[in-house]
Amino acid sequence: MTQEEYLAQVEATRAQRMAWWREARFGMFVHWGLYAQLGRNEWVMNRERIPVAEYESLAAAWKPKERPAREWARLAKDSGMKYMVMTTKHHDGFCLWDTQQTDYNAVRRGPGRDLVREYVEACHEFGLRVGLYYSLLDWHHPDGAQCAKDETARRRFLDFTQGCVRELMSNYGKIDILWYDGVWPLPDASAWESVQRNAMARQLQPELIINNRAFLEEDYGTPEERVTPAEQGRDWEACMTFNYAWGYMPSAIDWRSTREVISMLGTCAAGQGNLLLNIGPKPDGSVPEEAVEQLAPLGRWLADNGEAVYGAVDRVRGAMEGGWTIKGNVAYRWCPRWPGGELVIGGIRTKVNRITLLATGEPVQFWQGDQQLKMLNLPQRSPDPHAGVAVYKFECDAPPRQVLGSGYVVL
Ligand code: FHN
Repeated sequence: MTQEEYLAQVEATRAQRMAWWREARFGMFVHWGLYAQLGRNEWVMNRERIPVAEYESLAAAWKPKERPAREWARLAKDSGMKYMVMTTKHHDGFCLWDTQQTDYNAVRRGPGRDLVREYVEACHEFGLRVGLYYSLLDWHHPDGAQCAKDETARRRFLDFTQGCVRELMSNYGKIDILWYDGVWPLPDASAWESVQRNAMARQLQPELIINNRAFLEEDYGTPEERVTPAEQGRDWEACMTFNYAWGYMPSAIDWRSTREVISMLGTCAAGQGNLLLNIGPKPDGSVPEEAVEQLAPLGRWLADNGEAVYGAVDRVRGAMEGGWTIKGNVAYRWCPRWPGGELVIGGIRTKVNRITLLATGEPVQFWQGDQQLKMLNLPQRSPDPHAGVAVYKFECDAPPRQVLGSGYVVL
């Protein structure tokens, strides 16, 4: 199959495959592996130039607790997340599943069990879609760097890579997402044989969604540590750390707040994208307490306001950017800053028939003129008890439009 034939085939099925993903909005990223034992994030082997033999000793020492993935999946579910993506092999080369490609894996070493299988079972138990992260980059494999200099090494490494992906796509039931990462050291899709590998993955998993990190655009873009909507029509997912570290790192003490995560979700929903928020579990698999602390109120907030976040949304453009999400003739006004008894909104050019507090359905008294809409008799404090971010539902005559601009003054 040529690259063109492959891409045409993928394009033809994209809308159907992506339907659930476009409505899911919110997922949990999980970075967990040998590196958690050192607590200096997932790049520690590289950044501290730890010799392979020394780093390998972590494999025998790693003894995670029983089924920690159930804790993650329950937290994800309770936090309003609809899917998960877990690292099956990060750059350090340690495989968390029962692979035949190398004995450097969780079954043959310390854990003595298939951690990917436990993760997939936990996702199914809690009704979450299953994403598997796979790093092409591999610091442990003897050909992981040599593959860029030597054709025989490249062949061996690509056979290893193909074997790993084949196992992940074959042995764990339905897989929803293949999340590639670490596309070094080979220079392009051809050198990585990405078309062949992805075509094989899709043959094994016909509904599979694949990200853009194997030198093929595939199904969606992956802005990292920035919530930046893609151009119209391109699906995208912002992958974000919770505490500015992917792997477990207790010294990374700056945690994003519940309100920051809500703000990121608002940008994603307004821009027709998704948020993949990361946790880096401790060596035993426990979730850092700080993450649980921020996710608990978020789950309650989403239970109240999910209508403004999940499902098919329209792209918010122009003056309405930054504070609204839209679905057809309905606009949702997000209020992270509370105005007090009255809220005046300028430039709404669409007739508004009804305004309610989304969380309770309580109607709001309002007046609408040509240039102003005034929401009246509001409570003095934000009515949202979870994070102080109230959302109001505006039911309009037509798709909502707001015209502002620095030139307008009241004469
Ligand atoms: O190098 C990795 C990093 O460790 C982490 O896995 C992120 C997650 O998107 N991806 C790479 C950096 O872009």
